[in-house]
Amino acid sequence: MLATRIRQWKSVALTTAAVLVGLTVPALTATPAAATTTAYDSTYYKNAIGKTGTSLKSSLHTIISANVTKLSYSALWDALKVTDQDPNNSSNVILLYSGISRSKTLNGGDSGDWNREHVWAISHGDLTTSTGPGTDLHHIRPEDVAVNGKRGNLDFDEGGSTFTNSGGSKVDSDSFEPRDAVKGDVARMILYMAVRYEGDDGFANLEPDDKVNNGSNPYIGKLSILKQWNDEDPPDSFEENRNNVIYTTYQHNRNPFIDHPEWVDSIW
Ligand SMILES: [Ca+2]
Ligand SMILES: [Ca+2]
Repeated sequence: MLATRIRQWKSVALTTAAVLVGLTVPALTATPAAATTTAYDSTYYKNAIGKTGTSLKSSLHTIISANVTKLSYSALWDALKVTDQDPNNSSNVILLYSGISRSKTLNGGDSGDWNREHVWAISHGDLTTSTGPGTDLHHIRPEDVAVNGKRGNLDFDEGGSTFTNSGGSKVDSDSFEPRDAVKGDVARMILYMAVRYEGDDGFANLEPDDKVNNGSNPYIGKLSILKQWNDEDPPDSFEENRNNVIYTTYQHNRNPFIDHPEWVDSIW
């Protein structure tokens, strides 16, 4: 948390300084991502510490794939009611793209319900809803049924228009842009999936690329934008709590990029 606060102070200081001297603040003011915790470095991440690039990716793949408890698709409903609980209202969950707090009991498929959004779109690599990548809690979030439909299987990029219940998220013909508060969350979920699934478990080798219109290929873009979002929106307490709950209660693996966002730039 201290590192996050220091980054925020630095960002404010830089912005203030730029305003004082009459400069236009450039679009990219985010400081590079830094570790949010080192609590697991001598235990969970022991074999990854000190590595970089493909060696780091390979080590993290082994770590986050070991001794995982896999959830069924139906078990996700109850899990999401815990991982995505509104910190200010224990009867509700927070919808990822909308930012709306909605009753846990409104899970379902009707208008006004929330359902299970696959941030790594299920058609990109044919994840299916069989137990596996299509039921991995790390990238599945509550979302309004209609907003989930708006996102569909689009790749991520900047640009587009807001829509009903978008919460500031935008869509255009070939991409989806999450609201600012969850841009980094989305980036870290996508990149977790790329490290977790390497094609050695009967499912596709998922990877980011720098394109949109990836269709059914096992890729999601745009990598350059996801890297930018990782810097602009560092992990907050909601995202960190979610990672901890998945680790301790459900899957028993962690998203390394929530603990060490700087590993994104080391690998990609
Ligand atoms: Ca965030
Ligand atoms: Ca992969």
